[in-house]
Amino acid sequence: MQKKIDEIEKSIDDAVKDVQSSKTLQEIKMRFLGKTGEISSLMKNLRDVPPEERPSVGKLLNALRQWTEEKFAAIETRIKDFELKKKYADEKIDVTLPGRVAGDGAYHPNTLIRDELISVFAGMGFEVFEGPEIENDYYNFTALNTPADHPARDMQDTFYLAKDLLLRTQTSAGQIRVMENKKPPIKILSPGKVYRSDDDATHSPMFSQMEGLVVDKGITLCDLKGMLDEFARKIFGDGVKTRLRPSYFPFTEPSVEVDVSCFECGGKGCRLCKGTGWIEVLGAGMVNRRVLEGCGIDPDIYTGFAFGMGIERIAMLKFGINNMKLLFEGDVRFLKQFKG
Ligand code: 2U9
Repeated sequence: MQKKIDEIEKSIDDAVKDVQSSKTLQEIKMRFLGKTGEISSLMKNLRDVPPEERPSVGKLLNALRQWTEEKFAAIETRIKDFELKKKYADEKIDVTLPGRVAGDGAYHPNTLIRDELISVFAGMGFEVFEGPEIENDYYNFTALNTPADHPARDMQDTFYLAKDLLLRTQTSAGQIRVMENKKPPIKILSPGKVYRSDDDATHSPMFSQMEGLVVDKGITLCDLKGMLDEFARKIFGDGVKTRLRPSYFPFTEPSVEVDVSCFECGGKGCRLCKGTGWIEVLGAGMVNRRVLEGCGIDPDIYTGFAFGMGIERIAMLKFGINNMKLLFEGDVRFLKQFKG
C-alpha cells in the first residue's frame, strides 16, 4: 500500500508542478479527491483489506488525503494570489495620461442666420409660429389663392405623399391656420423647412424659409417698406437701403421683390452684386384679399403684408458662401469655420 501511496503522491506532484490556473487545479483536485477520484476509490476499497490490516492502511490513507488536501489548499492560495495580482496589473490605468479632448461644436450657418433673423424680428414684436411640414392641398395652395388649375402651381414642383398629402412648398401654409384661428392683430414669423422638386447649383429639394405675416387695421405697403429697411440695416449693416420691384405671387397683391443695396461695395457695383449695386434678398407683398377672406378675415376692415426669404440664400450672402451644396453636405471642415 505504501508503494501505491508513494505513486499517488508522485503523480500529484507531477500534475501540479506547472499548474497556473484555478480551473486546471480544480480538475486535478477532482482526479484525486473527487467522488470517483483515485484517493476516494482507495478509501472505498478499504473494506476489501483484511481486518487486521485495516487500521494501519486506514491511517495511511487518511494521512494521504490530509497531505493532498493541504497541498491543494496551498497551491490554490498561491494561484489566487497570482490571479489577483495579474487582474490588478491588467486593470491598471495611467492617471497621468492626458484626457481625450472633445472638439468644440459649431452652429450650422443656417442655424446662425435663422437665430439672427428671429432675434431681429422678435425685436419688432413678431412671434414665432412653426406649422407642420406635411400639409394638405388646401393649406399649401388653395387657401393661398392657388387653386388646382392655377398656373402659379407650376412655379413650385411639389412632392406628393398621397392624393391630398404633400410636403409643404412654403411655410405660409401654417400661417393660414393662424389666421383661421386668431383674430387680428396678427404678427407672426414662420421659420422652417420646405420642399420642392428642384435640384441644381442654386436650388435644393429641401431648404429653409423664413416667412412673416402682419395683419391688422390700416396696414399698408409703407409699413412693409419701413420694416424691411429696419431688417436690412440689422442683418446687412447700417447704411444698407432697400428697394421694391413689382413682381407676382398669387397670395399677395401687389407683390414685390426686395433688393438691398450691396453691403460689399456700398452700391458702387462689384462681383457680389454683379455690378448692379443691388442684391435681391426676398419677396413680399400685401396679403391678397382673397386669402384674408378665405380665413374669415374681412378684407375691407383688415389688411396685411407678408414676406418670405430663403435662409440658405441669406447665409450664402452674409458668409460669402458660393456653393449652396456646402450647406447640405455636413462637411465638418466647412462647418467648423462658423462659430456662433
Ligand atoms: C400668408 C400670405 C402670404 C409670403 C411671401 C414671398 C412673397 C416670397 C419666396 C422667397 C424665396 C419663397 O423661399 S423662397 O423661394 N417667397 O417671395 N413669400 S410673400 O406670403 C404670405 C405668407 C403667408 C398667409
